[in-house]
Amino acid sequence: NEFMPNFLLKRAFLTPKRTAIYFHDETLTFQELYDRAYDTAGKLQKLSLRKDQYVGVLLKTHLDTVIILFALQLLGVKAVILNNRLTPTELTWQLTDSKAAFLITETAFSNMGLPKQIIKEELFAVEKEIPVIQEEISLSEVCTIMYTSGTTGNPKGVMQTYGNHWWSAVGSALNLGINDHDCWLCAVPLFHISGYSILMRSVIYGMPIVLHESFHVEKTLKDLTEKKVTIMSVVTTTLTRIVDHLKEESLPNHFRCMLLGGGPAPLPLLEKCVEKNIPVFQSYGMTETASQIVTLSPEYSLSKLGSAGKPLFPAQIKIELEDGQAASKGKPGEIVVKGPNVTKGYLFRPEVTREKIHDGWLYTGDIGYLDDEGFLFVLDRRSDLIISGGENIYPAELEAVLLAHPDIVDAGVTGMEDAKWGHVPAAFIVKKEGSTLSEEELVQFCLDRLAKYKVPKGFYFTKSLPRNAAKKLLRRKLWEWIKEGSD
Ligand code: S0N
Ligand code: AMP
Ligand code: MG
Ligand code: MG
Ligand code: MG
Repeated sequence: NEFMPNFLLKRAFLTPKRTAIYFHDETLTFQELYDRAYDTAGKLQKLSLRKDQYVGVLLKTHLDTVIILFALQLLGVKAVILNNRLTPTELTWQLTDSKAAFLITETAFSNMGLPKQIIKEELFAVEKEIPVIQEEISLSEVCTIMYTSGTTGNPKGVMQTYGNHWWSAVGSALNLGINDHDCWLCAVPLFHISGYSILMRSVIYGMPIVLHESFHVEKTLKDLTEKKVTIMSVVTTTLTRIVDHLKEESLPNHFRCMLLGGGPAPLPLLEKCVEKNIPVFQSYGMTETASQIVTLSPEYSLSKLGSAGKPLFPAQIKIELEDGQAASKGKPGEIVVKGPNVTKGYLFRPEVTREKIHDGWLYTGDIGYLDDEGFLFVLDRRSDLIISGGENIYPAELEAVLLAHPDIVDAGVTGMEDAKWGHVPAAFIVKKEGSTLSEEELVQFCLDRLAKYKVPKGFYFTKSLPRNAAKKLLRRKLWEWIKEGSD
């Protein structure tokens, strides 16, 4: 049977008086959270939102956002959750691609010319009607859509079902355990699965969360103590800021887990955490797996330092060689994952879905190996992906933008190491004969079309780019090419 009660409805029924969320000076119990989501559902229904529609959500991280996201679950509306660092062009693309019936946004984003807007401030002023609540949900039904890019440069919507979220939360609990006093700090964006999955764990476990509008190291350390936070989700960049900030003091005793995900974890950082007694649980996961699918459990955090761990209880992984054979232990190949937390595919893209998922096995494009005991080590990332501060940057997407410039005949993008962000993009450009195009002009050209974090931090002009016989760009040769003066 694939039906379950609506998650928040059930939680408010089971433990109405428990704290659900702390946000600044406000505290809401699960009953209060339900009541506010219910009211908001009534207002959204008044504005013609209906079950099964796809509706864009472009909001900052805020208590209101949590309420709206749960209101959408109550109505059975599928939330297309948008990264609020994107430009109007990028946002419009995703709204069109998902056939969004509306866009729920706020004043701060309302002058970007986006279609079918419902402004949050106006929404809350609407007279409500009695909403039709989905008291029961189907585990195979889509709950959320989050976009991610790939080799082609065009982002695709990852369908995350209620079942994906459920099993992700259960898989996490079976590894980390659930303690009576658990409290999870969310200082990662709600538009990523890193943040949204914390909301789902909260209602499924009956656990309070502390919500921060953005990551702030002092505020984090203050709340770890004052709000008695026990678990926090971090990416390498934010964990680095925490570690660098801690001088002599240590984290409070009740704190038990930094769940580290979203990209590679440099060994020196992990070692510093060991030194400073910061409990880090490294993980491997992605939008397509509704958060972590492989996590290092606490008893191995030292002996397997650097490993992403073993697949969570409900999940399986294997390593495949290019010829489709299973790799032997210790041998690198493509990481392939399966489990009830894995997406059923990409929105309106059955052909891509068929290409990436075979018999429930998702081909991640990431490279890694399993050691003798079955621990995963991730070696390299898919599609020349660059991860900057936990945000993904796909070279193909940037190259397409650069190539659209009339003065550019060829362009290649690759990552460079960066102390602050881990990696940042660098662009290698072949200009048209006689063009006077400058780096400043190029930066502006990119800023108009790409989120700021995607804009290359370095531009290198060259006479040609390294390509193989089939004319395929060799991105990993770009640095050598420049250094050897191959132009
Ligand atoms: C690192 C963060 C916090 C940086 O944001 P900050 O400091 O608030 O910056 P702003 O004030 O917004 O902007 C200041 C300047 O910095 C630029 N900028 C901001 N972010 C970046 C960036 N990432 N890269 C490069 N530049 C950036 C701004 O443009 C601005 O520039 P100027 O001053 O020039 O205008 C922030 O980026 C952040 O929150 N990052 C984390 C995002 C994240 O959560 N990623 C994970 C995505 N992956 C997943 O969700 C799947 C894995 C997963 O589920 C998971 C991941 C982590 C932990 C747990 C899990 C799990 O499994 O549950
Ligand atoms: P996203 O869907 O934005 O979270 O991106 C997921 C991608 O981040 C994965 O496919 C990997 O390429 C990368 N990634 C996630 N976890 C790790 C890890 N532990 N080590 C290296 N790369 C990772
Ligand atoms: Mg992306
Ligand atoms: Mg900030
Ligand atoms: Mg990422």
